Amino acid sequence: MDSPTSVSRRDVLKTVGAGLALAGLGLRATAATAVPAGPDRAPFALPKLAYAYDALEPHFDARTMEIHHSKHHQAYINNANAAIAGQPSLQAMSAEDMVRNLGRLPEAVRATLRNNVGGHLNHAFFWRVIGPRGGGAPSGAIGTAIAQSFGSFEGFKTQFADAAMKRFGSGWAWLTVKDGKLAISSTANQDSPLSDGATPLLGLDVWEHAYYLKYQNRRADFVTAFWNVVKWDEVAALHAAAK
Ligand code: MN3
Repeated sequence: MDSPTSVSRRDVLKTVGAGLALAGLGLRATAATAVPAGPDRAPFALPKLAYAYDALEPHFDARTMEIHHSKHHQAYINNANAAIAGQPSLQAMSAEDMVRNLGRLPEAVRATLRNNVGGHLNHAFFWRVIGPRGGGAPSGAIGTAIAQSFGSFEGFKTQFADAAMKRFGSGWAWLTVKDGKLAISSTANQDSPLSDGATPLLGLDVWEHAYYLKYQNRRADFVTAFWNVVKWDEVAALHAAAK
């Protein structure tokens, strides 16, 4: 005969099972939306993360993720929206159009938009290509393309880390595709590969605000930790879409 305790334990197990099933559905929903979103139009808004701030522990700590997303990324958005306020012709441009055509922006706001729309796009991109249960090695077409372009996956990681380490001051390291070819590069400040006609596939924020709370001056340790949170399925989807 069941005691109340065993009944409630069974109910708890059922609830846990349902939760896991829902979590599974959530994961599939995320993977299904891996195709690039449409153009990002004004007023720009902070994209919701697909995971919790502590989901990337211990590699990226929760406090850094929270400040990085809710304060730093939000500040770029606020500055970008303020710069285009009351200017319908600028508001009609997507964020991508702006950084692809910096020379067409009015000089009075060009630097502000380069920094802040660039900052918004770069961060929105970054949140997409990192996540929980990341890491490992890329497979399929992207895995083959990386091995062909950089000798091996290990060779790619070494060259990408080198770009991240050699970026003096603040900026980003990138894996991009341009004219059908994969390339590793870095940009200063919040400059986007889009301004250079390249499509980003993977990016790493090497501003100190991205790692200082946990890693202090140890950028190399942060770059090493990054490989544990890369979502190669997202990179693969971006690669497929760039063709
Ligand atoms: Mn940042």
